[in-house]
Amino acid sequence: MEAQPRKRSWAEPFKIKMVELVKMTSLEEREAAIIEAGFNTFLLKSKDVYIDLLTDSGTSAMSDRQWAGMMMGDESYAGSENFYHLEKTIQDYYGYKHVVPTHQGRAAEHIISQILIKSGDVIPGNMYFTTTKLHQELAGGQFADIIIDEAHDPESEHPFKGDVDLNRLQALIEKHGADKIPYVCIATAVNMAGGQPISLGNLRELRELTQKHGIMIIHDMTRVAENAYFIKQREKGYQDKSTAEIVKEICSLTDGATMSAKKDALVNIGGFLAVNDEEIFDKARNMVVVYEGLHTYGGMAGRDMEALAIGIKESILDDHQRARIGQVQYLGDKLIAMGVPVVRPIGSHGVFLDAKKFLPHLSQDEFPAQTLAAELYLDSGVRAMERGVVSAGRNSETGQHNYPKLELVRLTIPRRVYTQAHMDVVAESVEEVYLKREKIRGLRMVYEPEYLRFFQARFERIVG
Ligand code: PM9
Repeated sequence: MEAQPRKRSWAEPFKIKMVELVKMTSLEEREAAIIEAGFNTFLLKSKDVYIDLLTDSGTSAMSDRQWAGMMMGDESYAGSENFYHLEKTIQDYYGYKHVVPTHQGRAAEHIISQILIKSGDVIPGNMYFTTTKLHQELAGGQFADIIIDEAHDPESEHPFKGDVDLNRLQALIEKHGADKIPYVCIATAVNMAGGQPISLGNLRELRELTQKHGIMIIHDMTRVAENAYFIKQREKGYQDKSTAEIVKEICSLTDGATMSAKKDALVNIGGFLAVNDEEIFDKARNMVVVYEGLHTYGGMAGRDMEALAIGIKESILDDHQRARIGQVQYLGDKLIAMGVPVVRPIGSHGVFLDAKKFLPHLSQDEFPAQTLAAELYLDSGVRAMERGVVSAGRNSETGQHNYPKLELVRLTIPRRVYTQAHMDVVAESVEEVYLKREKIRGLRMVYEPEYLRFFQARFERIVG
């Protein structure tokens, strides 16, 4: 019998130089805090949180080199050195020709939506993202989901649940006509599906189909390097390619990108729009001065652009991704071993609890994922994020809730911040809540803002 290779661990490729102290809270303190926050983890004060898994957005730890870069900030109003370093880094590592810096991802989404979308247009995408879809709608467009069906099934083990169903796109083109589809929006490491990757094989086929109809592909590259690492692990023919090479290949199959640099790219703030087309670039460069700032800073300080240029170079290193994806997988494997229902396979930036299966006695009108996130906080001070019916918002025509198939709680892991022991504490807390799940009651929404309601909505416990 052939010997199996011995399992080797994924330990972090860094050592810790500075720490931030966090407070442990009592159950009474947490009960008071969650009531004050209207059972919305976005409204908790961070001082009341022990392990913060709300998001991986802007929460990663920067390296000593990035901090050193901050000291090299050139804060000139125009023509900052750091902008040119950032621009060259984006050109070298991602391959896009033109760069417009923005303060974060949604600002880039705003600009590209306003430039490319006309009223009545349809924008197909591999699952919606909250801010992306809203900007498409505000520009007069309508989002159409073309992700494969497996992405909506938490139990499907499909290795590339971010793939596009090309037949679905073909049907949309036939129904609306290619001139009503300004671009297809493709996310790498699809957030709302559980951080699931798209394969290069699928992206190549998509490229062929869209090119045939003169439709562009705009890439939401927020977590492109994490997607690339999954391709390296799972897609035939890519095992010997580096994450960096795969990132560049992904970008080469698209016409432009919006980036929230607060995730993959390891900075606390920042983003950009990158495009290859000269005319679109010209419009974007003009628009950025209206909404963000001059085109050589676009809402970022010089020091932030420097930290971002360095962060991009660190994000595409194989060793970084091995530990990053390894840590998320570690938490996922623990929860699976405990029998907790989670989205499979474990994704890029967090473990997603399946709240429909966790709390089957609650209907979606009782907000199971919102409830579960609040219960988890109550148990241990671990803060997670709802990604279910609250995040999905309302149908703009009927005014009814959108009821997504996936009703999830995201345990999002910031990069380079928490240890394996933190992951153990999180898993034990989830297990504790799982053991008492039958006693958990749902929530009622008592305040609902008009846009992106998940950020600010308030809830009360259903009693009686
Ligand atoms: N994502 C997240 O926690 C930030 C808060 S929720 C809106 O996952 C993608 C795929 C994202 C994303 C933000 C944005 C917007 C665009 N695309 O937050 O504006 O995950 O930088 O980016 C969050 P900004």
